[in-house]
Amino acid sequence: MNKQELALQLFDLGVLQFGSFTLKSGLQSPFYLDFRKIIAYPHILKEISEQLWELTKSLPVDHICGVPYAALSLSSTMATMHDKSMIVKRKEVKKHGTKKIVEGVFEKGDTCVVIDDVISSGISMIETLEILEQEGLKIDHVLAIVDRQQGGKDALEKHDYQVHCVYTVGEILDILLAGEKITQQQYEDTLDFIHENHISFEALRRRRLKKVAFRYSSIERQVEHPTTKKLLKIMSRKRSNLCCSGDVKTKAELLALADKVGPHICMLKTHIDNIQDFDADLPVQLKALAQKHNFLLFEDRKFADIGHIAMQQFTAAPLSIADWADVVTVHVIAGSSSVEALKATGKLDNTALIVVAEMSTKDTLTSEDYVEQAFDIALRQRDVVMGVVAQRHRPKDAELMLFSPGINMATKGDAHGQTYNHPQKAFSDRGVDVMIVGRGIYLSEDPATTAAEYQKVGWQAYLDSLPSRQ
Ligand code: 5BU
Repeated sequence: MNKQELALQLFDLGVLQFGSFTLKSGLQSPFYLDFRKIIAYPHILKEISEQLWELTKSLPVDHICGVPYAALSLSSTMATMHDKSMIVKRKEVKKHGTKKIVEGVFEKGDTCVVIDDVISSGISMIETLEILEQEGLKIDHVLAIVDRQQGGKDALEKHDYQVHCVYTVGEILDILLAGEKITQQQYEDTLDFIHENHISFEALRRRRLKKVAFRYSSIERQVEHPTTKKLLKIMSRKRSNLCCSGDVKTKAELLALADKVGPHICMLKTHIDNIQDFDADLPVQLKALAQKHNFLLFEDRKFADIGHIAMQQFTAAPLSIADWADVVTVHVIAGSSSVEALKATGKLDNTALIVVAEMSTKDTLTSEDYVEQAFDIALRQRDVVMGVVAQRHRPKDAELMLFSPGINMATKGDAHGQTYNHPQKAFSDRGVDVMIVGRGIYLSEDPATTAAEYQKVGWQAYLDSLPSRQ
């Protein structure tokens, strides 16, 4: 079957449809392409896969990857017919078992060609490619059945990918007009639509970022604490959900780390009582760096004693936490009186609290019931509580921010009970707002570069976790 015959058959099977269709974006389109249908017609599936293979066969690639769902059948058909290895990028991350994002057998540095059914804006393809590349795959070529000629090919080429398509929409229109499948009017309307609706990749990205701002602003409407608002602004401006936990031992190490990771984080978390050579100059210098790089200072003090003592621990010299920390953690093991006592210091105008509702250790005693009650206390004290630390889904959507430690891209835990999740999982499964990464960053060879990687992966995972994808 040649390309012309194939296009005519695709029309007859309703894969290429002409009429009036409302797209996800709300736009009215005079045509619609539904390649998910082809799994019902094995001979067509084979034909299209062969056409795609013709574009692929001379490319030096180790694997074929189909973007779910439409292109999965194409990539598996190609892989089976031509004895090629196939890999799959999951649409959603698995909750149990391997928790992998990319399935298949591959080595870092392996080459891969990625296939989608249709390229329109290119944004979903670029996001898929970024994830595959983070897994170590090398991608130079991208394939699709149809280029909608609406800007996606240009966007991909700008990102240095070579794009190969079986058809452009223009070619399909020519074939269908010649085959008397569509009228001259439909032909012209469709061409007009394509020319008038060129999708700008940058505009789409901007639109999605606005959605992020919207989710945060819906939290913002319900919070009174100025520090929460400040954090939300920093996050959207820096496109960072990353809090680096600077669990180092000396003043010099902490300041050097803060300066390196500063551009990539929204918060720097400290255990200030672990700094061997702490002196009053350290908070001054930390504040200067926080201002330079625009991040908040988060002291993870985890007050847990009776209110009277917690008040002293919060304000007492030499640490004087209340004077410099933008955010401080508190357990509610002693009940909501802990939060009330901290409020009674009169020092919570500029410092917000985060309630530790659940710990990340494998044998934590923070039971279901405990966590729920801790969430409740946090909610009731919303004027001073910014959010909660927990390992489960965000409480009562958009009312409290969710902070999650126990994040590491390289390992699953440590020798002392800590358990880790991949950022992708934390964001997609639990609606986390801020991920907290310690050793994953400060023990890496190059903390600045690693922090940049966590920032990118975390922010992307956050975007992907938004309810309505483009
Ligand atoms: P790590 O190096 O990424 O494992 O560091 C985690 C940090 O988060 C560390 O400072 C802990 O004190 C903090 N943490 C945690 O790991 N688990 C929890 O449940 C809470 C805090 Br609350």
